[in-house]
Amino acid sequence: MKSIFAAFALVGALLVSPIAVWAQSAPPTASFIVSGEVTQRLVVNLAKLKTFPVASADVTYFAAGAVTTHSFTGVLLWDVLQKAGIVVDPTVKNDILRKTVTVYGSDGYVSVFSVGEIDPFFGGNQIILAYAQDGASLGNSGLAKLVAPGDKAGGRFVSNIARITVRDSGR
Ligand SMILES: Nc1nc2c(c(=O)[nH]1)N[C@H]1C(S)=C(S)[C@@H](COP(=O)(O)O)O[C@H]1N2
Ligand SMILES: [Mo]
Repeated sequence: MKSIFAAFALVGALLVSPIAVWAQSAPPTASFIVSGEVTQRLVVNLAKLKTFPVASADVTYFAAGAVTTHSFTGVLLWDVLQKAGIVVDPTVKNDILRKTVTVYGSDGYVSVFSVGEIDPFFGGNQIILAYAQDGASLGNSGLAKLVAPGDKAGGRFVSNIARITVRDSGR
């Protein structure tokens, strides 16, 4: 019985460990894709990010149990979404409030936002796609890291952004 368990554990480890190693060593991103319910799919690299107005914020937050403060420079997530053009049905009351924005890290880390929380007409949360931290590019954190200035902890600050997808919540 013990040896059967050991055999299963070994096979499991052999299957899972390369995946775990691959996920942790996902190389830093140089661009990300904005797609889903948008009129124009975007491939965003540093040059493209810099075509948007600069947004910056000094943010203090908990990261892994310790308080940390950084000065971030980037662009508003809202501006990038406006460029992509969120598809709304004008016959549906406040259709924009049904939309979600899912931000994917290259390592499989994910955080979901609502368009309502960042739309300047509603929540107006100044969420930033930062390409610089304390005056330097992000290095191993990739091209861009999401920064939600009001957050208490850094969990939503997805780094190494690979993909941003707009979806409808359905009916
Ligand atoms: N891609 C990716 N982004 C991530 C994480 C992660 O595991 N992968 N961890 C999050 C967590 S839990 C925290 S606390 C912050 C840490 O951010 P810091 O590098 O600014 O300290 O990154 C967030 N962003
Ligand atoms: Mo964290």
